[in-house]
Amino acid sequence: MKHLPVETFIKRRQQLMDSLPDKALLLVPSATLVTRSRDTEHPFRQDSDFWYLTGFNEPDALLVLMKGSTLGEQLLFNQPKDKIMETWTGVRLGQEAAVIQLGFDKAFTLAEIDAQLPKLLVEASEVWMPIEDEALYSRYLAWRQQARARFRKQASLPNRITDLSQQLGEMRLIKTPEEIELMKEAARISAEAHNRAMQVCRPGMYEYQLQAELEHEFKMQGASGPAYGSIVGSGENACVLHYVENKDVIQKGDLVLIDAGAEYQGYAGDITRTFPVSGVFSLQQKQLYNLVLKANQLAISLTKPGVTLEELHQASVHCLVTGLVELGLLKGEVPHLIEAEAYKTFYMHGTSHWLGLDVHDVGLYRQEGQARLLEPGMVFTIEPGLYIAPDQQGIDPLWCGIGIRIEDDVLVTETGCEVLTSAVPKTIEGIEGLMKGEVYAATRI
Ligand SMILES: [Mn+2]
Repeated sequence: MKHLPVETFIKRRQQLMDSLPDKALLLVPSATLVTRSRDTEHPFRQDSDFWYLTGFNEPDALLVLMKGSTLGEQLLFNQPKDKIMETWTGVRLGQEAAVIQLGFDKAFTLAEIDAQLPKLLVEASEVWMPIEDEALYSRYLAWRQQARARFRKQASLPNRITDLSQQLGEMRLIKTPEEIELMKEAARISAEAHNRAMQVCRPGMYEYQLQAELEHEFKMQGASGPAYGSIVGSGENACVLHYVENKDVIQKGDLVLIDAGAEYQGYAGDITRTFPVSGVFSLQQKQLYNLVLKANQLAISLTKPGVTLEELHQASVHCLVTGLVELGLLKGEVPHLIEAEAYKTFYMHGTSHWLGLDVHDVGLYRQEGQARLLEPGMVFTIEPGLYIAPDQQGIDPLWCGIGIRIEDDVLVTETGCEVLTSAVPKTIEGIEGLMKGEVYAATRI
C-alpha cells in the first residue's frame, strides 16, 4: 500500500499559509459520521480538503492554521483518547500522537475548541474557511461573540471572511508527482476491474452481479471501494445517465455500459466502457460505438498544455454530429445542427470534468470569464457518449435503446497527455478479443 509521507501534508499546510497574509486564520473541518439507520452509520469518508491537508482519517476534528500565531501555526483539534469508546468504535489517535505522527505544532481535544478559538480570533487579521459550511459558520459566530465578551477592551476582531474552498481548489487542481502515482494506482485498479467485468459477463446475469465483480476487484486490490455509485446499465438502461439501481437481467444481444472507478488513498478512478453482452457487436452497435470512440480518441489527441476543456468538448461535439449526419440520425448541415444544439437529444452531457480526491474534482473551469488553459499536472476525464432513447421518434427503431459512453482519465504532461486508463481495451477488436479470452496489451491512446 502506498502512503504519502507526513512531510507532504506539513508542506501543503505551509504552502497554503504562505499563499495568504500573516495572521490569517484558516479553519478546515473534518467530515462527521452520518446516521444510516437508528444507531448504525454510513461508512466514514473523510472530507477531501481536510484529508489533503492532514492525511488524518478520523471524524469530528478541526484543522486550524495561522501563520505567526503565538499558540502555534499548525494546530489540530481532535477526539480524545477514551478507552471505553475505543473498545466500541476503534482506536483514536489522540493528541500526543497527532503531534508526532501528523506533524502538528500542537493538538487539543475537542472540548478545548471553545476556549482556544476566541483567543486565536483576537489575534487574527482575517479568516479563511469553507463559507458554505453552515455548521462551522454558526460555531464561528459563537467564538466571535465569546471573544468580544472575554476580551472586551483589546478585541479588534477580523472583519473579513474569505472562501477557503476556492484557494484549496486551485492547489488541489495541479497534481504533484506523488499524487499522480496514487492516481495511476486508482486508474490501474479501476481498469483491471473493468477487464474482469468484460471477461465474466454472460447473458442472464444480473447487473448487480457485474457490479459485485467490479467492487470485489476494487477491494481485493487495496482500494477502499468505489469512488462513486457504480453504474451498470444493460440495454436501454444505458440511456439513463446516472442509473445506479443495477437491478435488471443482462440480455443477449444488448450492450452493457459500466461507469465505475476505485478510490485509492482518497483518489478517484473514473472509467466508462461499453461492451456487447454476447462478446460481439452488432452492426448498429458497431457503427455508433466507433463514432463515440473516434470522438474519445480525437479529444485525447488534442490534449496538451494551452488548450481548454471547452475546445475538447467542441471537437467531440463536431465529430459526433458529423458522424450522426452520416448515419442518418441527424439531418441538416453540421454547423447549423451544432448551433441549434440539435445533438443534445443524443449527447446531453459535458465531455470532461476534473478528477482527483473528488470524482468531480475541485478547481475553477473558467477564470475571468474565459475557459482556463490546461497545464501540466491537471487530471481530467474524456467521456463522449451517445444515447438513443428507446422511444426516440423519427429514426429507424434499430438504433433505439442503445447507449454508449467511453471514458478515460488523462494527465496533462509538458508535451501532451498521458492516458491513465489504457489498461482496459476500448477498440472493438480489443474488447471482442478480451471477451474471447485473449490477453490484452495496453496501447498509448
Ligand atoms: Mn466521469
